Amino acid sequence: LNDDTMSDEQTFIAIKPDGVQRGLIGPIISRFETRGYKLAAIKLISPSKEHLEKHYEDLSSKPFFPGLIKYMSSGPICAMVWEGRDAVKTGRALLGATNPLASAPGTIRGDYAIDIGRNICHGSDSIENAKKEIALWFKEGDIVEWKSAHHDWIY
Ligand code: RTP
Repeated sequence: LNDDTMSDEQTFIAIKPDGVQRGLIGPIISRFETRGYKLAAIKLISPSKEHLEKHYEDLSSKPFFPGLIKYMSSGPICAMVWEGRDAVKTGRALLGATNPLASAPGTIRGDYAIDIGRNICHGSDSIENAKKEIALWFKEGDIVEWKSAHHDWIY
């Protein structure tokens, strides 16, 4: 009870253009909120191709890279920082597997998606990448430090 250990871990979560177009911003935010995570930053953004190429630079040699950049450029993206214990790993668990067909029902992709090229959301895969991605998508002043009224009931 009231164990704050690592309750400040942050992850970068993005709702991709298909998720925004399909009206899934609310349901996706709800999954994180009701699990007990705290929103630390949020914005709707239409990033440049250069920004997206930087975000996915590790995948630049993949055959699906041009299609991925085109998909990610096809509409606004909802970029967020979520905070809480084990936020990176549990964030990925909430999203489900990269390929929605391999995602368990109950996960976001397992409930809302079918196609790997239209998998509606992104989540950082390590604490190190979370830091990089948060720095790429947000300015320091965009990240809000606050204590949720629910905090002492969650930890
Ligand atoms: P993300 O970064 O978007 O959270 O996805 P991830 O780590 O689960 O998967 P990653 O391997 O990093 O792939 C990034 C995104 O590229 C698209 N993709 N398409 N057509 C394909 O075979 C393929 N493979 C990956 C997906 O949108 C994936 O989320």
